[in-house]
Amino acid sequence: MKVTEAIARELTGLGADTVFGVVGSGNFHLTNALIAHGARYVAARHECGAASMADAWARLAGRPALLSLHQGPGFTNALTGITEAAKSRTPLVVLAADVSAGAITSNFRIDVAAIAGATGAIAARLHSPGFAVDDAARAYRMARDERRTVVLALPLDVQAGECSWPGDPDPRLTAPSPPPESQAANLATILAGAARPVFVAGRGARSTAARAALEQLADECGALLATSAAAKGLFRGSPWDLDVSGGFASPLAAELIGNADVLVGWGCSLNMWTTRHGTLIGPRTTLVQVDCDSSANGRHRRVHLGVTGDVTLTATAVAELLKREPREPLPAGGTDRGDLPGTGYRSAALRDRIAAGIRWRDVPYDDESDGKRIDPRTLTIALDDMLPAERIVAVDSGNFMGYPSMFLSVPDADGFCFTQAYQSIGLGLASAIGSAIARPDRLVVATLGDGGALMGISELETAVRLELPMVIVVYDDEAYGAEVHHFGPDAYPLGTVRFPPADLAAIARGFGCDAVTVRDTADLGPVRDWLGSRTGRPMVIDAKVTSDRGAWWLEEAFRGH
Ligand SMILES: Cc1ncc(C[n+]2csc(CCOP(=O)(O)OP(=O)(O)O)c2C)c(N)n1
Repeated sequence: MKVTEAIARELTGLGADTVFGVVGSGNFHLTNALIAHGARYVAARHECGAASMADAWARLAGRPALLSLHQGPGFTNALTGITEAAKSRTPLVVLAADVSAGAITSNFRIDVAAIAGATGAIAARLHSPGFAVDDAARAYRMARDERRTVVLALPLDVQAGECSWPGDPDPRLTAPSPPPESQAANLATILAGAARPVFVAGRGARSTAARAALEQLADECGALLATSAAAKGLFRGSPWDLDVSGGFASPLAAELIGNADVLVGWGCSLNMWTTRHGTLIGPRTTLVQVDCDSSANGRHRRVHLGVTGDVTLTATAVAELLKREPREPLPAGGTDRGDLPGTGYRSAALRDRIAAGIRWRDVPYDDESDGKRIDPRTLTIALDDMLPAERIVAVDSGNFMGYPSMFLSVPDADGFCFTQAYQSIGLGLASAIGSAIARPDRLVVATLGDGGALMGISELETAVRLELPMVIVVYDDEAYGAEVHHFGPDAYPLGTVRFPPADLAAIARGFGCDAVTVRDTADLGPVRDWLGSRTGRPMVIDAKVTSDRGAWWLEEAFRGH
């Protein structure tokens, strides 16, 4: 059997069913073999777009996507998207064609393993025709079971070789690890003594099983529930949901998180974004981190207790232990626990406060729209009212990105696709496309700055070709706004980061999209009509937004540079 045929059979046998890519001579046969074995192939227009589509798809599907690339420039074009995936621990197998070992003078020759390793991905390789099937299976299992991005180099001479078929693969998953008993017991003791516990769930807790286990444990100890931006939506519907912790936290969420006496990060790195550079963590707060990867615990912040274990298994084990723990008596003089004594942070009064004021859109603001340009907050609140609740919000990077993240609600953790681990602009549109392919039942809302939109615009053709039901919102300030607001206050010249107006609606229509230019909420009529008719064409909203001031959270971002 040809090696390409055997690898395709092995990968699809292990469960791979969706491949994104751009095809050249080096990945032509393997891509066709994957299709022949039942995989869906999605052709992107730029390898970086293909990588971001695969990244988003895998985040929502919860299992590895495949990314098929031509050797040399096909691989290097994809690097920004691959780096985002690697930093996000996205399960992704990059099928990177490579020159034959002896092709010393080939134009396409680069050091694939060195480049892959430098991005944070795992470098793997087909070593010979005899080992190729095992090499491919190992790459897939590592991506799936350890949630890693693996770059599998596929030398052309090995691809063209012959091998024997070793028999169908075993697609079973490696079982997740429970926490050591002593660590679970320590966490139970800490929670039993907590007066105001808060849980912050991150990317490693993005599953319905983890949500259920965390809610059960939170009920047991009276914890409030928050997430990192990467897991936004996880606790939607809970009366104790504070939404996102960090720069996007609403004033009430920041106050409640800041007053926690015990804060537990679940599958969450507790990085500078989630903690506002640590300012959301009180000086006497006991900090705990639970992660299946022991090296993640304490990496960003010093923690009092690190628990190494799967989030769901740990929360379940700790809840069981907590049921048996002796509880601390309530402090004399009472607390703000109101009419629910013994329930940690929770009270009827607090539940009402959360219901009335946890959302950003409930916080009053001065609308700066002037008829020529629309205030991005006003625009986003209008869209929040207009768009169906069953949605996925995908966010590019830039000054604008707080508006969709803070003012658009999402139905659950699958409703938010946040590709910010590498802080690249230009990935948002492609990640929205990958999301739409993973979840055709939902309306995808791509939210972009004009800079990011123009950087990734080649994938508009992909969205049109695939007839994806997407709304693409461009917060158009005719500038690299983040840089304008970074350097503007110090009176630096800004000619390098400002641009003349561009008619993005006309450009989008040229690609085959429906489109509208919005300067006022009254201009949103065509969006309402589009939602009613669903033409099969993506709807692009070129929103000419006010930009006198930077988004307030951006200041936080600059502190991290
Ligand atoms: C690939 C890449 N190039 C450059 C940057 C630096 N950068 C950060 S934000 C930004 C401006 C983004 O402009 P736009 O997409 O219009 O969004 P805005 O900031 O105006 O809201 C730039 C250039 C980056 N993060 N990534």
